[in-house]
Amino acid sequence: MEYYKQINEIWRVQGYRKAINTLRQQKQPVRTKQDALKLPGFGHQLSDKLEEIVKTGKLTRLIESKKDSRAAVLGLLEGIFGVGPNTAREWYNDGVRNLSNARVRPDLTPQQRVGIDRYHDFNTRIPRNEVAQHFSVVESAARNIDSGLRCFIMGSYRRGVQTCGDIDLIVTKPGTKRIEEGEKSLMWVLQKLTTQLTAMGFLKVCLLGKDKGGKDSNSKWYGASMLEDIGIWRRIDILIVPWSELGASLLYFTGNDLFNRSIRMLAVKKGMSLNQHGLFKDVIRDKNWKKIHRGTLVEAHDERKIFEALGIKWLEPKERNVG
Ligand code: DCT
Ligand code: MG
Repeated sequence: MEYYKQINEIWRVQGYRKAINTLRQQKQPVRTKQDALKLPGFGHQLSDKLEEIVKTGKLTRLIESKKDSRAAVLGLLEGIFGVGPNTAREWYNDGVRNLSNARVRPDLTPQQRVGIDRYHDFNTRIPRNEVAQHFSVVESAARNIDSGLRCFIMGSYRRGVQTCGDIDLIVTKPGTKRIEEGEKSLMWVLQKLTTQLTAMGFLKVCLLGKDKGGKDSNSKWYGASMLEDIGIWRRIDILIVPWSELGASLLYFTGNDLFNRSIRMLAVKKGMSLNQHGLFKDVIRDKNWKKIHRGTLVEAHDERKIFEALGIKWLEPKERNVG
C-alpha cells in the first residue's frame, strides 16, 4: 500500500486499505489463496500475494517495486544540474525521494538549487531552430565586441539532430593561440561577452565560469539562456577556443561522446594521442599509462587534417551519431 501511495495509484491504495481492514477482522488465520478468495476485496492477484507472503515471508512484487522506485528516484535526482551518480546515491541513502526533499538539503550548492528550480526547463529538449536563435544572439553580441570573432554551434546540433539537450557554442578568432604560446589570447572576450549578454537579460545565471572556479574557468562558461518569446531557460555552454586549436575543438565538441571515445582509442592505437587541444605523436607515458610528456603536435587547427593524420576518411558531423 505504501508503494502505491508513493507512485500515486489511488485506486490500488484504497483496495489494499480495504483488504488490510478485512484481514484484521478475521478470527481465523488466512493462510492460502483459497481462504483469501472467499474474503471481500480479495481477487486472484491479491490472494496470490497473500499466499506468497505466508509461504515465503517475502513478496517478489514488492522487492521489484523497490528496485523500480530506487532507479526512478536516482534517475530523477541525476536530472538535476550539478548532481552526478554519487551525489544522487548519497541523497537517496539519506532518504531523498523527490525534488522537494532535495531542495532542503543543507549541502545544496547554488548551482544545484538552480538545477532544481529549473528542473523542467533544463530537462526539456530544445528544437533545432531555437538553438539557432540562441546562437544568433550570442554571435551578434560577439561581433559587436570584435568583428573578427567567429562562432560555431557544436554538439548534437552540428550532428544534425532534431532536438538538443543543451546549446554548445565555440567562440574563436583568426590568429589567436594558446595563452602559453603567445599574447593574442581571447580570454578577455568571454568576460565581456557574458557580462553584456547577462545585462541584456539573455543569460540568466552562471553555473560555471570565472567566478565559479574550476581549472578551465576562464575559457569556459556554463549557464542558462532564455529567449523572451519562449520563456524557457536553456542550458548553454560557451567555450573560447584559440584559432590554432579550432580543428581539435570542433572535433571534440561535435561528439558524440561514443564517437570521441573510439576516435581517441584509434589515435592511441596508432601511437598518438587526441584531445580537444590537438593530435599529438611521440607521447611519453609511464607504466600506469599516465602521460608524462604531451608529445609533438601533429595537427590542431584543421579538423580534416586530423582525420587524414589518423588515416581515416573524413566523416561529416551527421555521420558521427554512433551507439
Ligand atoms: N563530450 C564527450 N564526452 C562526454 C560528454 C561530452 O566527448 N562525456 C563531447 C561530445 C559532445 C560534446 O562534448 C557536447 O556534449 P553534450 O552537450 O553533453 O552532448 P551532445 O552530443 O551535444 O548531446 P545533447 O543534445 O544531449 O546536448
Ligand atoms: Mg549538447
